[in-house]
Formats: sequence, structure tokens, C-alpha cells
Amino acid sequence: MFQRVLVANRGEIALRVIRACRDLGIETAVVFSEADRGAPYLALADQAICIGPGPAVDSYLKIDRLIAAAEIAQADAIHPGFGFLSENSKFAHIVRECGFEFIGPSEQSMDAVGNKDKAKQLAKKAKVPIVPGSDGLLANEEEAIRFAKQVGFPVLIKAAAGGGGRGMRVARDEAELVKGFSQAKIEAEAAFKDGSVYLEKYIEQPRHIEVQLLADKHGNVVHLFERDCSLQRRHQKLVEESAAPNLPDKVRNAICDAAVRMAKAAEYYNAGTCEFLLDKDHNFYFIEVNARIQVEHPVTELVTGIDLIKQQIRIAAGEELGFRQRDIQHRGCAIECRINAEDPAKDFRPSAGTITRWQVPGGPGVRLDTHVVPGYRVPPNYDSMVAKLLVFQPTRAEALATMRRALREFVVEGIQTTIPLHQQIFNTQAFIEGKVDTSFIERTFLYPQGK
Ligand code: MV4
Repeated sequence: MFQRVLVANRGEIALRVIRACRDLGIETAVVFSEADRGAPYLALADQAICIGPGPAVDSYLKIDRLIAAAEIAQADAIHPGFGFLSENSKFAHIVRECGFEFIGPSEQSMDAVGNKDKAKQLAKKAKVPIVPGSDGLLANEEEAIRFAKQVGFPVLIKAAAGGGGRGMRVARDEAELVKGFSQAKIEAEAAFKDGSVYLEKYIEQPRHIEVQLLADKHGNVVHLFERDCSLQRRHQKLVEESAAPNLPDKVRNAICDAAVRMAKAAEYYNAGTCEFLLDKDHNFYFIEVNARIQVEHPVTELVTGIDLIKQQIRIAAGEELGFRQRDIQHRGCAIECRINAEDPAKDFRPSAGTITRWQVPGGPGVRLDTHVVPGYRVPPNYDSMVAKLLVFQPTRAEALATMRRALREFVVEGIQTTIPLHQQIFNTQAFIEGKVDTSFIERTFLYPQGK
């Protein structure tokens, strides 16, 4: 096992990794930028190393400085957390070349699943359903029209180099397709310096279902069931839960099995997530693999009792998984609310500043993952997430009640947060009934008169 881990991240996830290491008896060195200097979570590591100025490009994204920090700390391994360099295969490669273990997948599988086209080919090979569409890139608009007629309108034009919902455009008929095709190419060229586009059947108001995976370096792969992450706003998740509500067991098992096949096809190891779209008829389609630990991983920890960060570290150290698929039980219902320093009344504008009051919820069934303490100053440089509020109860109805109670207990002053939005969500009938899809938030709160 490792003796010392370098935590190459900040905020809540840095603290989460520091805690897992402490539980495992592993020492930690955590990096920080000048904007995070003095942040209270840094004191919970054994060592904190400044790696540069506030802007992430000059600190958390600077590979040479992270390697230098690992050398100074004499770390055995580097945990990248999420965001920043966590899915950068070049970083993983350099980390390993420099003699440290990268706590994540191999560079090869990161590259395989990181490329959308390659990932789709892998899915096909593994008999994992993919959205019907053009096999590869579209050469011209005639080809686009041919594929659109084949799969049927509406279709979605996607930029090959896009991601996270960037560079997507719906076309409902041939005229929209012709117009959309050239515009999508121009936009993709401008945004990604790569104008290649492909086409898929457009799945209307899908649910976003993802499957948590763990795989060791010895070929053992297990799933830890699904999370429903349909509640999003502009591709930023707001609420995640497990089990996915109103999902028949048969569909659920089929999705989880497909995710395992995908991981095996990619010779994947460490923690990962396989994402799917689920349509109204419960057809599911692979969309992408996230080759990292995700923000919402605690949802799965609560329903399975498995500490995913500990598992990541053990896997990276070469250990075999200590359990098989049949040993993993899903119990109860867990729900997470992302509490962001944003002002829902001002189009979710980031709300940086000093948190003057921070009174946190607790009690039975509540978990709060946060690096924030009263008096903490939210720096303007980074992601605005300040806490993840989770509840865990035997049934979804009880989990909803506990979340309402916890949101009520949570008092934050000095900055604006997404807490009031969450309170509205948990009092909305469709959500209470588990009738969720990826357009729920926009439909319910932003354009209530819309389609
Ligand atoms: C789609 C889709 C409908 N049809 N593909 C958005 C992010 C990217 N990873 C995939 N995305 C979508 N792809 C087809 N063929 C709808 C979305 C989508 C979405 C997906 C997951 C979660 C939230 C979403 C919100 C809007 C659109």
C-alpha cells in the first residue's frame, strides 16, 4: 500500500480524498493555489504545498508543478480528484513516467473512452446499445440527409470534439438539417478548431442514468448500480439519486450489465461511470464513459456501503477487489443536492465572497460533504460548488422528507446559494412522483410556459 498520496485538487474533493487516506493510514500532501491559501481543509492533510497563482491554468492545471510537488512530498501516488486534470491521459502518462502511481484508469482506456467515436465503436463491439446514427463523421449535407432519413427525424447534430452538451443542434426536418449542418460545422470549427460533426437520432426528453463501476487491475469488474442524474440545468447536475425512481428491475439490470460489458471492452480499471440516455419506452443508449471519480459518488456509497475513494486507492495499489458482484447489495434511497454559491435569481451567476453564517444540517440520514466552515471565503476562480447535501433513508418518500428537513436546517449568509431552488424542487409534485427527465428544470422553473 502507498505510504503517501499527493492530492492534486482542491475544495470538497481534496478533503474527501484526505479523509479516505487518513482512514487507510496513508499520509497526504495536498496542493493549493494562492487563492486557496489558508483554506481550513488544507490543515487536515499532513502537508500542503503551494503550486502557483489563483487561475487554475497557472496552478491546478500545471502538470510540471504537480509533479514537482509530488517529488517534494516524496509521494507514491497522485489522486487527481474530479475536474482539472482528472481525465487527462497525458497527465496520467507523465505521472507514471515520473515514477508515481496515477490513481485512476490506464492512459490507454482513458484515450479509448475519451474519444466519442472510439467509445461508440467499443460499445458496439460489447453489444452495448448506442443511439442510432451516422457511423462516424459526416462528409457533407447529402450524407447527413441520407442518415437522417434512415434513422428518422428529429435528429441531433453533434460536434465530434464537443462534450458536456456543447456543440449540439436539433433538426426536426430536412430544411433544419441543411441549415443546422453548416452552422454546426462553423460553430465546431470556431469552438474546438475541429469542424467534424456526426448525427444521431434525437431522443426527446430522455432521463440521464449512469452506472457506477469498479474494476481492478486483475480483470474483475463490478457495477454498484445506477444513479438518476436527470435534474440538470445547462448540463450542470443539481440533484442525483439512487435507486433511479420508476425504473423496472429488468431495465435496471440490463443497463448495469451493459455498463460492465463496456468496462470490460475498454479493459478499464479503477472507478468509472458509464452514462446512458433512457427514453420514454425504457430503451437505453450508451452516451459516454467518465474515466474519473464523480461529484455524485457519495450517493452510491450510501446505498452500497462501499467507500469508493478507498477502493480507488486500493485498486491503484494493485489490490484485487475484495468483493464480487453478488456481494454488493443496494439498500434504500440516497439523494444528493449540489449546493452551489450561485444566485438562482440572477441566472445562476456565481456568488463568490465571505460566508458569514454557515449553520449545517445533521441528524439521522444526513451526510454533508463540504470544505466550508463559517467565515470561509469562496474564491472567484473555481467551480461554485460549496457543499453536497445527501440524505439516506429506507424509502424514497422518507428520503424526500429528510431532504426537506435538512434544506430547512441549512442556513447560509454572505453569499447566495442554490438552496432555495432545491427547496422548490423537493416541493414539486412531478419530482415527488419521480417523473423526471433532463428537461425538468428548464420546464418547471425557467420557462414554465415553454414546450
Ligand atoms: C443526446 C440527447 C438526445 N439525443 N443525444 C448532452 C450531453 C451529452 N453528454 C449528451 N447529451 C445529450 N445527448 C441524443 N441522441 C440529449 C442530451 C442531453 C442531455 C443528456 C444527459 C443529461 C442531460 C442532458 C440535457 C440535455 C440534452
